[in-house]
Amino acid sequence: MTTQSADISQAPFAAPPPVVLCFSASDPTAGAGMQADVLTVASLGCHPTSVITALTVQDTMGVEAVLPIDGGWIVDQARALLEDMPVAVFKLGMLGSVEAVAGIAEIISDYPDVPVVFDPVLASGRGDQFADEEILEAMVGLLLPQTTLLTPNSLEVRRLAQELSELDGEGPVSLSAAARLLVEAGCEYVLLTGTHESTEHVINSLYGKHGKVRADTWDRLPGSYHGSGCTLAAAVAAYLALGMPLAEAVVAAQDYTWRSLAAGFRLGMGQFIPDRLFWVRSGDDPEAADEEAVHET
Ligand code: PXL
Repeated sequence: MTTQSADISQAPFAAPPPVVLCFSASDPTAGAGMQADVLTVASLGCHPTSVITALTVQDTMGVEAVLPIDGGWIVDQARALLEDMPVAVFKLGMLGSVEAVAGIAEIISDYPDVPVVFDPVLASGRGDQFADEEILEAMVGLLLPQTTLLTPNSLEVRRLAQELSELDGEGPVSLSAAARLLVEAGCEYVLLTGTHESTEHVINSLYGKHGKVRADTWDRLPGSYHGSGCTLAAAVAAYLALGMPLAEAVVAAQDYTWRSLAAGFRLGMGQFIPDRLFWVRSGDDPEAADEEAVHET
């Protein structure tokens, strides 16, 4: 009897999805953190690989505890993946320790052609602090110069710019001056989000080497959402991995995030959780722009 072995190299599989490597912390509610990254990246058709930087104990009302993962373990997790598969984009979220920042900085410096989307998570939306002065200093010195797109909210842009200005002795005067300072510090682009401002609409502004590139105005949604920043940064990372130019990726990611928030649900007693898979339930196309919700300014 003869046996035939299948030649899987000839199997009619579609091309594999691009890989996004996420460095972020576990949020058991799956509202923010790694779980938000994985849901977002997978929802947009990429493969989410995940290096956990810290564990948290939290519910939808707040964070009770954070356990940073040993820096060596973070590096080992990432090196094992990077030696095995091609990574299209790095996405950085909550990092948890100076050792984590230093180890990740060294890893990404070995892949200078891979874009880096960095969401500089310093605190939760509910005010729980995730980064002390030393972590901030390490982020500014080691990660900003390697960042393709930084996605701070207004609180984060102020703290990062303050850290920088303390280094060179000058204080920033406005949010846009702070964003420009971060570009000067080495970020190729800064997407400053306006969720925390008390404006009627949410205005997100993209800055590059030559100043403001674009601003997008969104209808402000009524709820308080857990993980909106993680969703936005992960969505930009996914769109970049799919080959979209940066400014287009930024717009598509805002649209996707707005739709996820609009479809969000309240499972616990605290914040709403975005529905990154809104299109599964509604039959919507995650890529179709919502003409009602966005206005470029
Ligand atoms: O939304 C920022 C964020 C990122 N990562 C983790 C978080 C939070 C907010 O709570 O818990 C793990």
